[in-house]
Amino acid sequence: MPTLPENRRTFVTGLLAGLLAGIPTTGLMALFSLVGGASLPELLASTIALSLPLSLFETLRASFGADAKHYLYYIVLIGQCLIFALCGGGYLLLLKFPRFAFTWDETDRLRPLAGLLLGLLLWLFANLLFLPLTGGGLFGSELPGGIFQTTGSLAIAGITFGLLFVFIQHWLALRPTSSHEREHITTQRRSLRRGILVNGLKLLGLGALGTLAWRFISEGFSAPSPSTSYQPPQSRITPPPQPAYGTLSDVPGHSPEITPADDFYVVSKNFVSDPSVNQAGWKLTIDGAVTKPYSLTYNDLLALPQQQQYETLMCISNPVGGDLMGNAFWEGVPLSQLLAQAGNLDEAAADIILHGADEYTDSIPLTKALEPATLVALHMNNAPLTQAHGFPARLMVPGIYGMKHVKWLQRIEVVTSDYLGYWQKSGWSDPAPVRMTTRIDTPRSDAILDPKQKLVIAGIAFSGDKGISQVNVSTDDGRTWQQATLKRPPSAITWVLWEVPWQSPQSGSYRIIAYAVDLDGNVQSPEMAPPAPAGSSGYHRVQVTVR
Ligand SMILES: Nc1nc2c(c(=O)[nH]1)N[C@H]1C(S)=C(S)[C@@H](COP(=O)(O)O)O[C@H]1N2
Ligand SMILES: [Mo]
Repeated sequence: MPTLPENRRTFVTGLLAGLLAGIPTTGLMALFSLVGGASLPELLASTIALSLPLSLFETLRASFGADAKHYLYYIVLIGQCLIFALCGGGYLLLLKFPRFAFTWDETDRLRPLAGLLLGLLLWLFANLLFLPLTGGGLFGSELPGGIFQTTGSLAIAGITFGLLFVFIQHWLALRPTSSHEREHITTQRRSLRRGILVNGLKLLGLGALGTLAWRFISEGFSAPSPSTSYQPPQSRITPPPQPAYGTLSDVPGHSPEITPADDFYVVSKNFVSDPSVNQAGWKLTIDGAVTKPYSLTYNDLLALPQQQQYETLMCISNPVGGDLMGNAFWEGVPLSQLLAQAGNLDEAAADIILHGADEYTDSIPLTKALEPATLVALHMNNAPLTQAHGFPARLMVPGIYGMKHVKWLQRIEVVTSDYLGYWQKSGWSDPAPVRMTTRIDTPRSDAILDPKQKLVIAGIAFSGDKGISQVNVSTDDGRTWQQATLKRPPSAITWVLWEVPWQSPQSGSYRIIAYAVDLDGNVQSPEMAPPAPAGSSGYHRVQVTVR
């Protein structure tokens, strides 16, 4: 039987070999996920993201912004390396039992067989336990890649890890000949091991701290913060104000009315790679509770009459003043027309489920699906959709949040009961109507302004499909308000650009606040709400210094 300190040495050797073999293996798996193989870290990260309570999700998002999901992914990658290390330690201890003597050669080195066995164990663990628990199904049967790709890529990862483990164990266990030499090498190796471990951990820690600090410095101070101090006199104006359209002065820093596709915000649930859909093999299927289910190719869809519209998209995760918003010119086929060609809808048809090629789903009520501005869009800003924005086709459904604008659309399914989609399953709003919001684009938070220059306050206001009739701006914490000039929007479902001049303020510190009124006279709610679960609300506030 091995003695205790010997056990510890064996365990540490295994730990180190597991870690050193685990790092390249984890890298390999991350590569696999780019080409459609299974990526356990990505699966685990999305399982974690989905099971986080919404409040925690929001806190993370507020401190790390849209990159939160990438950080989570990196943490899971590091975690996976540590788990590889633990496996290595445990495995090497296990092999010390006499019955596993056959896995060692005469010079105390593992035989390659031991590596293959380790790979097999991990492969079984992944297929029989990990995948089913993270929703991938036994042997990955429920993953987009399917059983073959999943088990295949995991087998390659398992073999790589096992053989690297054996190889590194050899390197760590080089046998010294004389006892003096052994002493010497052991001490040397021990301090070497400790050095590698300690320095590795230090590096990891420093890296994490540095990233945090950098985030804080670059974004923490300018994080948008809604105001609490102001209550508007009324929540609804009757009759609704007539919009005062005028010409704007094109001030630097003001959002362009149309967002170029490359600058358009991108949000997806996918940690590593979004689907890249091959247009030639792609079909759009319309089925479910209809009498004539059918499919269309890309060219079939292009051949149908195209409807054109400007529409602004906003993510439900957008904080007040945030930039998960963009406005573009979309072209596509009205969903109502596609549904009309599917024969008769079941009398009880209630929801339409949109399925994306990334296994993402969401639903809209039938009434919303039949609205004339609900499109299956193929073009954005006069070009085919880019991959990031959902090539070849995505849903556009005005009035509700970006979440419901399903990208990489594959299937449109009519169902007779209410359906909860990907985000709804973890608590996000299902109807998800856009909440009215006003953003101050310029000046930026913490700007230092020169009153001798011409000062202009400018931004955007958006209210889904409700339009904007008025924007009011205050520079004295809500005591007085100035009505902004609005630019006539390109459609009733886009944001509206606005600006007000700021006449020679005294030097001092100012807080700028803005809110909007929609075309029905509803006044934007001052009530602060975080994005979860139904979209953020409150007034955007920007603190500046004039001197
Ligand atoms: N298939 C699919 N569609 C999706 C998503 C996704 O993860 N997968 N994310 C949704 C979310 S949350 C938003 S805000 C919008 C973002 O669209 P954009 O990236 O074109 O701005 O896409 C929506 N459509
Ligand atoms: Mo979103």
